[in-house]
Amino acid sequence: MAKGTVVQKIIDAHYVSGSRTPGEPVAIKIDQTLTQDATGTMAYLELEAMKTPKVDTELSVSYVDHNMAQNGPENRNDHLYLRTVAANKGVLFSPPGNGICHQLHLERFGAPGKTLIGSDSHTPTGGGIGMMAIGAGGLDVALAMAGKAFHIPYPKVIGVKLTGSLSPWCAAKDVILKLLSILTTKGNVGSVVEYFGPGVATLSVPQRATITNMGAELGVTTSLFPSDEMTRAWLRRQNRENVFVPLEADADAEYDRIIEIDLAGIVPLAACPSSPDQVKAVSELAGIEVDQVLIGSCTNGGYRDLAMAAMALRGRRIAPGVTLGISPGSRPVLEMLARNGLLADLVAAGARILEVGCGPCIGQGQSPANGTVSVRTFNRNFAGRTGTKGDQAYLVSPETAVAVALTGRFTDPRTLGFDCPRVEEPEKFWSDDALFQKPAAGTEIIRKPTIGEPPLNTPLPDELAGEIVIKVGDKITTDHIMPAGVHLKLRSNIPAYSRVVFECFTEPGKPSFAERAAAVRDAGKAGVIIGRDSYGQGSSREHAAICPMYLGVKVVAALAIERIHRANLINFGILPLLFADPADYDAMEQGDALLFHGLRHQLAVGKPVTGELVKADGKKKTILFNHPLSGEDIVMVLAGGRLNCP
Ligand code: MIC
Ligand code: SF4
Repeated sequence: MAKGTVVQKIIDAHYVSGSRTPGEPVAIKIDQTLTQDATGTMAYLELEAMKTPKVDTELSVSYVDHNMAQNGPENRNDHLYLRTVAANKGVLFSPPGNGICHQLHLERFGAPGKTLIGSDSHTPTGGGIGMMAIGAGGLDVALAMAGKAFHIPYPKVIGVKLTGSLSPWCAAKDVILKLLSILTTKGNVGSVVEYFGPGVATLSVPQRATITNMGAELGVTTSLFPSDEMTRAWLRRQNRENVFVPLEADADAEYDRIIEIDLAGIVPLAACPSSPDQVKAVSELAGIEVDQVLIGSCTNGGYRDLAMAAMALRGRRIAPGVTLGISPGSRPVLEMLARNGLLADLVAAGARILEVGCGPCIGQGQSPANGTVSVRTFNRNFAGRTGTKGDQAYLVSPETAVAVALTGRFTDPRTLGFDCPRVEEPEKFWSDDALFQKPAAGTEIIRKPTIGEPPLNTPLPDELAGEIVIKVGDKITTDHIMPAGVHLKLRSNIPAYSRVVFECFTEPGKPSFAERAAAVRDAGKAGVIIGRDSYGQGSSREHAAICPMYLGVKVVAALAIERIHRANLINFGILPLLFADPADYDAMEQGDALLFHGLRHQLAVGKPVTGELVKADGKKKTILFNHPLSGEDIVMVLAGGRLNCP
């Protein structure tokens, strides 16, 4: 039961109901919520659909940071809706340009010991200051805003014991890449990572936040550090020492597994295309030619990282032919760099200063040229996420990014021949909370024509005649299911966005997934998706459930389904099933029929669920499925999703 851990203490302090057995559901009270615009528009439409007059949390913040390009009116229409619905419902609004939700929330609102859920998978950034911060689908965040408890499986706790301290040019990013090489991006559902040991005190809050941010890539529920004197000092710099509380695990705390990492043994690392766990030492990649370097995002867009880059680039120039883009994590960070002159060093070295926001991390611009290498300090390098098919994106620390920008090729920063700059964090962080817009009851909600309605599903039928619309392999991410980038502006227009579901698998001249699914739906059958291991990794976007649902998908069957995606499927009335015998995956093909008889009754009486596979030649096979549904989940799936439940 992971006794005496920080996780257990925070859950105990927020316990509402449920079990304390790992894997069993526990409901916890949520203190704070955050949303970002790409998931937030739908979340607030859902909040409205639930007839919630005003949010019931200690603090709810709505950030605009993802959809910033304003190519066409859709983005700004979303911004106007978000600003006015926030004011109306009692939510603080952070306008475009203010900062990436995770960076800004950490700076201005995060608090040790509190619970936070956010409609973005990198919400665990808050774990850097000992907050229990969890990513979730928009509907779950809407429910938390309405004051409802949040359900998680009671977590197993993976204790990561840190010893030693980092060597120059070796970074927090390399620590999380090291952990990703050990734990990989799959198989960690239901766990939380908690850091402890003497190495913790050597890491600053921004370093800790980089580590917990990218913990999302492990697929764990969240990651967190203790709250100690380092946390207190950082909060003091933010003028927020009043929220500090100390939090640490007991000396005899019990972890379900312990991994030891000696920080002194960490070397510069890179995640190779196209998964954050394909980790190699930068020295092994030395010499590979690079066309583009990008520094920033919610993982490495804070003051320390950008100041380090500026100081290392001062008086130097980036290599001819290379482009270097900088996307600052927050307005305070950018303004501090501008005021102390470090911005000038970046500009003089040849950097292109991008807007404060997610930008290229979510494929909003800066797509690389075909066949070229892009090196990024971001957290995801899933195939095609850059906006270029066949992309080769590597994930590195800001230190390595600087070395690559200066040389035009993969270079271990320790070979640069000069010392890694030491960045002194400013005694007082610049901040201007006046740019946040405060709630104002009665504000009229602006709803331009591109703001749709959240679509509703129909109840699950008892006799379900399914047809397999697609069969995919391991580690399918929500970026595969629901591409972002140029399509991001369609997030509040479900019919239009649905046209690009699984777009990356469309073969030239053949019908797309959307066309096939709609044909199955129009023939009165239910669409079925077959996945393999770790289906639904990555982003929290509930559109990866809503759009398939809109196209008539009723069942997703896989070997394993990741936590947030699984919750999103259930919320929108899609039945998630797990193969009881993994070998049955091999028997399935696109176009096969999958029939379920007495399905509602089967779900009501327990597990397993029996289906009948009918091949094109008429051959039949009985397939057994397990399912991860709690009693409440079953009620929801039977009703066709949470919005159909009273
Ligand atoms: C991401 O990094 O993939 C995103 C874009 O921030 C998503 C949210 C979204 O799809 O809007 C996430 O991480 O949840
Ligand atoms: Fe934005 Fe990228 Fe962070 Fe997602 S991972 S919140 S797209 S910066």
